[in-house]
Amino acid sequence: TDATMEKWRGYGLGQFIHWGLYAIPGGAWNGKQYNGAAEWIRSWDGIPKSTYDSLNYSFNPTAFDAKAWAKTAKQMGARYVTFTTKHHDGFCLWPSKYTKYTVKNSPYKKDIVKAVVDAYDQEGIDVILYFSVMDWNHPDWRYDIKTKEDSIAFERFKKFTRNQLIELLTNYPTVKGLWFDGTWDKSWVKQAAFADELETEMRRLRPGLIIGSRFRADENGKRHFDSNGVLMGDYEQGWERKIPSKIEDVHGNDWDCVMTVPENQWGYNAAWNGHLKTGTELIEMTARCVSLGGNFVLNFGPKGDGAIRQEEIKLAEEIGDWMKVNQ
Ligand code: JFZ
Repeated sequence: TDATMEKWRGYGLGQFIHWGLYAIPGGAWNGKQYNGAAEWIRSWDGIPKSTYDSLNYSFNPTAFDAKAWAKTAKQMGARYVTFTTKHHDGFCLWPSKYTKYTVKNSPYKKDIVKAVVDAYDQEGIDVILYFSVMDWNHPDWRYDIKTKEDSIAFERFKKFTRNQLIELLTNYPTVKGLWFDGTWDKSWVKQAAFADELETEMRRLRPGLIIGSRFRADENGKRHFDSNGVLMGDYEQGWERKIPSKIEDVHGNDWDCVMTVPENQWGYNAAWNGHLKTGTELIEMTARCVSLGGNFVLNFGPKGDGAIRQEEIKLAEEIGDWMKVNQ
């Protein structure tokens, strides 16, 4: 882990990409625009599972160009990207063998994760894979385990999660690490022994793999420390849309700060509401994070057709102009 973490510490600026089926409605459903995070639209509008899941059949991003994404990241001065392989909706952007709910069974068919990994590798930008454990599509996902049947289902779910993680690490051997999400529910938090085993297995398979602390989030999804106060994982994933104000706040741990341009939108929302951060503000945030020993990771939410929105491209250029003279 030491050599890869040494490199991780030098990244400074990263790019986050939230992309999936939710980019198709883009924050609107039945003519109503939602201010809540667009990637959560299924729960905002109470969309029936089957209706949401059928978005799979309209996934055909004709403007998707991983090389163009990687060029935007390069131009911005990002040294790594964190990419959503599977968000809470459960749709897999790689052809996973363990579920039918993948890009392979969409009109697009091709492996998006592979295209992204290859394109960023070519630009010399390291790749970290975002993975949501919580999976709204999978029949065995449970928010809470109450009955015997729940336990049996969740045992199957653990096997499924393990299989998918091993699959990702095997299929894409150049990725440097994992950024976990959707681990704050009781059902997962109670599986600490399983998480220990799985972590050991992933590290055996991929020595030097970087694992974020949210793999072991507690029920609030916020404290990622064991009972002795030691961080679980290689870096702290708790700085979400907030930046520490002084070095004492990070307790000597490695950390990243993930940030959105609007208030709280990760997936593409056609209507960006409220204050939109300016290039100057984002540059200041980058400088502040780096000076406090962290990495600043700016989120991009490409549109349903795969193109990055113009506003984000412009911000990437502004930040890049500053990075060029300041790195
Ligand atoms: C999660 C997701 O639900 C969201 O859609 C997005 O992917 C974001 C990056 O991560 O949201 C969270 C998770 C944890 C905290 C806050 C929002 N937290 O620890 O404060």
